[in-house]
Formats: sequence, C-alpha cells, structure tokens
Amino acid sequence: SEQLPSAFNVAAYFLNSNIERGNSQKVACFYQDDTYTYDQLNRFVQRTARSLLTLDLERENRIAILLPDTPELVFAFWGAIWMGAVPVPINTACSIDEIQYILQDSRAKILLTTQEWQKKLTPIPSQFLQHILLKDGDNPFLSRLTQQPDEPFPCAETSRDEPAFWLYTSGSTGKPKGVVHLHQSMVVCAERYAKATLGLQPDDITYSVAKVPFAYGLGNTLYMPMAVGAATVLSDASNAFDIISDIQRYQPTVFFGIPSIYANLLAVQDIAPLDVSSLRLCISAAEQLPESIWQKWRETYNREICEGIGTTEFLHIFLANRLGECKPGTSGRPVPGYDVRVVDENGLPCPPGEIGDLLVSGESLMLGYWNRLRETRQALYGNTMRTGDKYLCDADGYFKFMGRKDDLFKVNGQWVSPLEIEDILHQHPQVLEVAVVPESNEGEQLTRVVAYVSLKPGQEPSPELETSICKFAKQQLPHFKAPKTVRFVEQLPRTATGKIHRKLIGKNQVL
Ligand code: 3SK
Repeated sequence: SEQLPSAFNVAAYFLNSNIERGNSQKVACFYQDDTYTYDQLNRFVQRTARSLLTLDLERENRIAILLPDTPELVFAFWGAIWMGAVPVPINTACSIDEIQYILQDSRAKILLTTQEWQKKLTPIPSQFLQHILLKDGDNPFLSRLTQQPDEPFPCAETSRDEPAFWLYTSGSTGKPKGVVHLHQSMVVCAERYAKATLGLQPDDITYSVAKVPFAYGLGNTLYMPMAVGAATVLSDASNAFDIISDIQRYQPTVFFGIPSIYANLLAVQDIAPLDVSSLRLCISAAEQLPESIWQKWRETYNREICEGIGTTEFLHIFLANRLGECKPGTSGRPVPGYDVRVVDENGLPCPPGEIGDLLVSGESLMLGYWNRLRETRQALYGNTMRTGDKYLCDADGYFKFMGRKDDLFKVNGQWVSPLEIEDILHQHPQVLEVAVVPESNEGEQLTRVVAYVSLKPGQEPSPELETSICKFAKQQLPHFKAPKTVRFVEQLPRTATGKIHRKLIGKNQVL
C-alpha cells in the first residue's frame, strides 16, 4: 500500500485500470441474460456517481445499499465511492431488526433498496435517512440513471487512507458492528490473495456463493475479478439446485463456496450431479471445512478444495491452502504480506502443535469499528488484530482452527474443541450437518457433550440412529469427548453469512 499514491480513489483505480489495459469490450459481469462490459460498467458507475450527487448528499456521507447481488448493487457500490461517499452494503439475509439497527447505527443518508424491502422496513426507523431509492417497479433510481448524460465524470479526490466503505459483521453475539475500511484495503487483498495466492487470470469467471455485503463475497465478486480484468457472475442463488444450474449456465472457472454448500452439493449429487468441467479452482472459507467433505469432493469431482480463512476486519483471506499443496482440515498457510502467529496467554509464540490465540498483522486491516472504541482498542494494536480464534500451527506451517475462544469448553477438566468432535461425526454416513455444544442441567456440575445433527435427504431420526452416531463417535474419540446425546434438527441455525450460529443451537425446534 506504500506504493499507492496518497491521493487515491479505489473505484477509479479498478475501473480506469481496466479501460487502460484495453478491457473496455471485455465482459465484467454476467447477470441473468445480460452481460456488462468494462466500458458499460464504467459508464454506469459514473452515471450513478453523478445521480447520487444530485441528491442532498455530501462527501463522506454513508449510503446504505440493501439489494441482492445485481448490477444495481455493483453500480451503487462503486458509484458511491467514485463520488467520495461511503457505501454500506447490507446483507438481504439479515433480520429486519438487524437491518433497522444498521440503518440507525450507520446514520446512512440514503438507502438504495427494492420496493419489496421498503415495504418490509416501513416505517423506516432511522432519524438520519433522507431518501430511499428504489430499484424496481416505480423506479426513481433507474430513471435518474438514464437521465444522466453519458459524459465522463471526474472522481472525488479521496485519499488512500480515508474510509471508502463499511461492512457490518453480524457476529454471533451482540449487535452488528460497522467495520470501517479504507481506499487501500481492497487493493491489498487483490494483490495478496487474488493475484499472488490464487493466480487469478483475465480469462477467469468467478462465481461466489457468499454475497457482496459479506467481505468474502465482496472480494470474490466485485474487486478481485476487476483487479485482473476477469468476469464475475451476479446471482442470488443460495440453494444447491440453483447453484448447480448457475454453474451449468455460466461455466465459471473459480468457485468460491462455503462448507455447508459443499456438503449440500454432495448430498444431492445422485439427483443433481454437478458438471465441474469448467472449474479450475474450488475455494472454501467462512468456517472450518470438515475433512470428510474435502475427501468426498475430491473422490466425487476430482477437485481439491483450497480452504482459507479471513475476517471482515482484514477484508479477505489471510490463511490459505494452495492448489496441489492442500492439507485438508487446516486453513492453510499465511497469504504473502500477512504475519500470522499463534501465541500463549503471555503473548509468547506457541510451539508447533500447541493451541493458542491467533494474531494477524497486515495492511488490509480495518481502521476500526464505527463508534465502538472499547472493542476497537481490545482487538487492535498497530496493524495487528487479536482475532478471538483458537488455532494451532503444525510442524509444516499449516494452521488449524480449534474454535472461537468462547466455543471451547471443559469436560473432565480438559479443554475440548467442538470442531474436533464435529469432524468425526461428519464422517457418519447419515449425517449432513452437526454442531457440538456443552450442556449441563441447572445445579449440575458435570458438562455433557451434546451433538445437534441434521440428516441427509431421505434419512429419518430414530433412537437406533442416535445410538449408531454415539457408537461411531466413541470408536474414534477419547471417551470424555464422545457425545452421549444426539438431538436431531431440521437444520442448524445460521448467521446471515452462512456460519453456524452457535449461540442459538438448542433454541430451535428439535425433531
Ligand atoms: O470468514 C471468512 O473466512 C472470511 C473470508 C474472507 C473474507 C471475510 C471473511 C469473514
């Protein structure tokens, strides 16, 4: 980032560099039956920037965007940055309460959304919102865009070090936090991960299961393909069947998945086989990928899954497995430019194989959490963050996730990582998803290990199946770690970004 000039607008940087590289007529994105070239994208972004300026908006104002992954979301995100405002994309999988909280907390001046969402959000809760721009139906946003002249519109003279956009982390506890990112952040991630780690190429087509308002999706769909002049697919598919038909239709070369979707794609393979012939890279992030899924994917589709892990605070992936060098069950090795360490409670490096706290340093680190000084101070020092994850680093330098700090629990006085148990239970032939939690009755001293399990299609819960799962665990785990109780559920509770919502486990319907 030191090489970036201090006067720097990241929207102009990504868009102009494609025009300068001769990519004007290359497809930048596919959306349903439409395609948008880099030239069209550039024009729409500048028109959006111009039309946003005609509103009562000033530089640095926040612009909330509540849209599925559509061209309008892309124009609005880059258009806002182009004119010096700060887009705040909101995940449409968030609850109404979360959305209302984000609108209020961010003090966004306008909201760009659909009519359907506007109805759901009425009355709009925020005292700060002055406008709502709609995407469909009676559409002031699109009519404003089409009225704009198609002339070049100079970008705002922003700086490398000033806020460019915010993303809200849902987290599994407390209210969502606004993560403030700078103009330089996306460039750092594109250089370090997309180019230096993945080797993304101009002829790639990326497809992401994670949506744009999630930091993982933002990189996969928006700025990483643009950084190399590749194309991306915009789609709001979220279930295995829709994803399979998207892959058939758009023939992506790079698939950015999450563990639950890999599990679902494998679970339906008999009725809906996936044609993977176009895919040269399969990536997984967002949470730990069970080793059994990695193995099954390779057996079934002859593809490795390059698992990695990132955080919204670092914007994208900082630990990654590389193609041909994958170690299943691990998050891989550091992405160049990131310093990743496992330390003990005194801050000293842990020897290989010992569990400790994960510290990460790198230049894509957020400026801080909006209006949350205490949390910012607790998490950051310099360009280092205490991630709150427990990890070990093995003798080969691969990092293995052992759970969130708060998820580890003690049984018989020994620390237990739920992930280790879940990894084993995933190998049971009838199990689709599993989450392991500690439970104890009121007044009870002893903690029990309980597994919440959803089953593969066509399987029914029964006492015999519970016994079979418990027996399976006992054969492979130390006695105190093997669950004695299995509770069957339709599905596990998930956050808006698709991670298991551990704090809600046990609160949903047990079958
Ligand atoms: O959760 C992750 O692994 C992740 C990956 C990339 C970007 C952001 C996040 C949170």
